[in-house]
Amino acid sequence: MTEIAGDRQGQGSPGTPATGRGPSRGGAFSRRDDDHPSAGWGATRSVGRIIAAAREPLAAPHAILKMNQLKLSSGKDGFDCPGCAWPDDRNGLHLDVCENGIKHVTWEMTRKKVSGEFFAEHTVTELNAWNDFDLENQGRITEPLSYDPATDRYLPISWDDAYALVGDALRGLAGPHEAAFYTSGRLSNEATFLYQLWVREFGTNNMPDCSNMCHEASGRALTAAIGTGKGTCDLDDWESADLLILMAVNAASNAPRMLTSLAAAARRGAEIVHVNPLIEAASKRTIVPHDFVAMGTFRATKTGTMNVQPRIGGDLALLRGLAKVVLEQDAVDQEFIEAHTDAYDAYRKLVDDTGWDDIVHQSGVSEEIIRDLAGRYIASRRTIIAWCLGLTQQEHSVDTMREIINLLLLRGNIGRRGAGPSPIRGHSNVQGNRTCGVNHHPTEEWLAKHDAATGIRSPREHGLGTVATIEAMAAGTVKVFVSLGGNFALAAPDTAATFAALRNTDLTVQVSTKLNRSHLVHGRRALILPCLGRTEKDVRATGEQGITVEDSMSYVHLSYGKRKPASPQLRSECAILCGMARATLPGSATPWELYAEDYDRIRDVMARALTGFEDFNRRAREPLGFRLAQAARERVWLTASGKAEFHPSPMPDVVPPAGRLMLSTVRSHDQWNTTIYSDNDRYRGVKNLRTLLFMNPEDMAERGLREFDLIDITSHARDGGTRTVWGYRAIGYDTPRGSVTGYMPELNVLCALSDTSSQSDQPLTKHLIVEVTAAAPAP
Ligand SMILES: Nc1nc2c(c(=O)[nH]1)N[C@H]1C(S)=C(S)[C@@H](COP(=O)(O)OP(=O)(O)OC[C@H]3O[C@@H](n4cnc5c(=O)[nH]c(N)nc54)[C@H](O)[C@@H]3O)O[C@H]1N2
Ligand SMILES: Nc1nc2c(c(=O)[nH]1)N[C@H]1C(S)=C(S)[C@@H](COP(=O)(O)OP(=O)(O)OC[C@H]3O[C@@H](n4cnc5c(=O)[nH]c(N)nc54)[C@H](O)[C@@H]3O)O[C@H]1N2
Ligand SMILES: [Mo]
Repeated sequence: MTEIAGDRQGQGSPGTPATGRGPSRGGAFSRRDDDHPSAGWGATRSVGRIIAAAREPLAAPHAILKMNQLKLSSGKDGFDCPGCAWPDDRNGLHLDVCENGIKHVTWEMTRKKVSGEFFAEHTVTELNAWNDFDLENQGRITEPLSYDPATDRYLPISWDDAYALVGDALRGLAGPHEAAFYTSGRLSNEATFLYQLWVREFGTNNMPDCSNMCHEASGRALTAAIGTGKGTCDLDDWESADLLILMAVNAASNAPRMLTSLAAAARRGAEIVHVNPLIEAASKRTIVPHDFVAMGTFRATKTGTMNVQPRIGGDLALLRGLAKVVLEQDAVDQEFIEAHTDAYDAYRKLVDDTGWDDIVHQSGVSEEIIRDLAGRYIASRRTIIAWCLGLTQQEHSVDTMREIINLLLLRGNIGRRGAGPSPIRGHSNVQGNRTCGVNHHPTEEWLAKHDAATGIRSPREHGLGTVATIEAMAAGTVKVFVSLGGNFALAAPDTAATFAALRNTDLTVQVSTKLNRSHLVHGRRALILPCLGRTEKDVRATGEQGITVEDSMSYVHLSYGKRKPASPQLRSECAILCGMARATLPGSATPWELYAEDYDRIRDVMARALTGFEDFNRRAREPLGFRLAQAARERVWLTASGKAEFHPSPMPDVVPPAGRLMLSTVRSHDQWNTTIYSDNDRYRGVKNLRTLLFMNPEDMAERGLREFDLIDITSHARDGGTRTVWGYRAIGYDTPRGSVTGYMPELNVLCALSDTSSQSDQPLTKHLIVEVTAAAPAP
């Protein structure tokens, strides 16, 4: 594969330092060991720079005061921070904000604008050579745009014409399965519900979702093990646990408000164990994000009591080792196991049969450390195990999460206060998207209730997920691609294949706030439909509208935008969906126009269609919203056996072959998925460099590499192919041998479509086999 000139597929070229997708155009870079507390003054300075850059010095602080401030009576006083899915402070008293939430909101509120005039000056071919930071940095898109192949430009189009174009294209297909409908996880519950209703009434379940890429594996494991696909904990549990095991998350960057909970846990003497191949900032000390007094006095709180560094993919073996010690010491909750679980004996036998040598080799953790951690687990009366992407984006992710449940079940740590599994979700409403119906393999039970409430007949055949959608676009069997938010071109694996697949479609439709790569890598026809952001006032025929979201811990609450929209031409996601739906389904009995006018009407039908949403409009208006019931929390197990299921998963071989390394792709501190704010990664001590690879110093020495040496990274895919990025830089880092880490989305170039988990059907973006060599010279 070679880079198409100017197309920014991102492989770089031999002998040349790669530049990545951030703002950097080269120049001096550095790395130092950073041991400052997370959050605190560094965060404050960083926020100051971001606010200044967005030219929003006055408006931003005002909006930030409204963020996550759920008012106790009407709920009309604030908007939900779109920065992450960590729950709000349930006291409703604190101003619970964080550096990255502020950056995120400010990025949306920029005064810069992209209109038809901008596109009159730049062809799509020209823009394709720009870097991704520059694209988003143009500001908010202000009017609907349609691609004109004759001039290679986007031209303004009226909303009605845009809807008609979508409707005509969809009705012109040979069948509904020739279209796919992607969701990024910021979509509100109401918009999600309308989206899936449109798609299912049209006749397909082709709904690939960014939530697949984050937590498909968690959903599958939890459903199989405890009967419901969500965690069982809430913040109250986090406040009462005496042991928190945090696996595979970079909390200080990606869920910073968690630091508040960690600091509180440390203060009350709880054990906080971080399990991660990297020692991330949250495992050290923090200055609680909103704790201005501590910031003034530089008083930092500990947020970790133990670090365990498995090899990438080594977690299942580590968890198995913990279970082994629990069983050896007979430290099980026999009563709970008998009353509530199934398949214990098979699991027990499997653990007994697993030898320590294998456990140590596969986990990359010594028996001594595993025994130490097991001792803490046995000493704890209330344990929470939380996890994020470092566990979900691997081949055996589902088995790994099932091992978490096995370990919790052994000591009755599910369904009581202060204990349980607690997946950390990503996008601010990714959990709500799933609850409200974005699911390419819905159950019959779900569809039956939905159809009875909506009066439609949903298709029963399962639809396409992310990877299958890319394959279908490449094969020409999916011809229309609709995207509600997100940046599919970069978020998806195998950048070159995904670009080619998108370009092979007849129509791509992007409902977006800001310009990104997915607008430029498009179908033969293409639409950009600009929508309101979460911070903006949404006024419809019946007045100001609120939307709801569901956080990581299953709380649903209302959110009201506060700001004047970036342009009078913007429409809400709900309104855009209703417009596209009516144009697609002219004879539909669904009252699309009424839904678009008043979101209470959407909530009324959701109350009938979705379990747990009874009396939705009233409960959403309660002071802090409401918690969706979670049966497993009450020890009601909705599994076939009616019990919580132990699962004897075989221990996989995760040790990379000789000479090769296991690559995991992660976010830096200064990015939001495909949006990159700067080329710095403060907590990891990096300045002005994204095209890097964190390596164990011995792995570097073995390859004759010194700090900052230019390297090439080649992945070896299951399809037998190789993919290379040229001109990265090696950086020595405290991580186990054989494990290397670099940044997404740049490194998606290395993830072949064939590198998909057989357990979760998701790309193996944290499980890539690579070879690292000193950079080849320029040809
Ligand atoms: N500021 C900010 N906030 C965000 C996002 C953002 O981009 N920026 N993205 C949002 C989204 S959509 C999501 S899904 C979440 C993502 O939140 P995270 O899961 O924190 O995301 P990553 O940056 O991918 O980091 C993965 C972590 O897992 C570790 N890891 C990698 N492999 C392994 C392994 O095999 N075992 C273990 N134990 N650990 C491993 C990595 O070292 C890293 O610390 O954050 C959300 N919040
Ligand atoms: N290699 C690798 N790849 C990964 C991952 C990884 O860890 N490694 N992580 C995966 C994960 S967990 C995720 S969630 C995906 C992220 O995938 P996506 O959700 O597809 O990507 P984002 O970067 O979050 O999308 C950013 C765009 O969303 C649009 N946007 C922002 N706000 C709004 C809004 O309010 N409404 C609408 N309609 N649009 C808006 C803007 O145009 C912005 O450019 O990436 C996945 N890809
Ligand atoms: Mo995510």
